[in-house]
Amino acid sequence: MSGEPQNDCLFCKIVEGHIPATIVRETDTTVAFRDINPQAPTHVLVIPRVHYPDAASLAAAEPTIAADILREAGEVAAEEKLESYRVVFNTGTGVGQTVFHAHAHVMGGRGMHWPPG
Ligand code: IU
Repeated sequence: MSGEPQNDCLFCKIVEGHIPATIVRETDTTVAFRDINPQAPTHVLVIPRVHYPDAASLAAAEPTIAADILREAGEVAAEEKLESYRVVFNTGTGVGQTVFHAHAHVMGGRGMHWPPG
């Protein structure tokens, strides 16, 4: 579906260092940085360095990198000392996806309701 950097993608620009972000972890395949508009005391985004528009297309093309995202989500939670946390992949405008470069929201540090609104 892609994999190549996209000129109009803000998260590709963060991966390339062309847009500033508060990076908390990096691996060969992933970057984790604090969400610019946090919705919880900890709100970190974990993204693949390669460009895919959403989590499912990433997993279909690069399953090991999709697994890396999940592992890094756990590492972020451990570093932030979160006993409970939520990992969210918004997929599609109907549920609020605004950036079409796959990303996991790692959120914690406050109580949350289920089901989410
Ligand atoms: P969403 O699942 O596509 O809605 O999440 C995109 C997130 O990216 C959202 O929470 C934004 O606050 C966040 N974000 C960011 O952290 N830094 C940026 O430069 C931009 C968006 I653009």
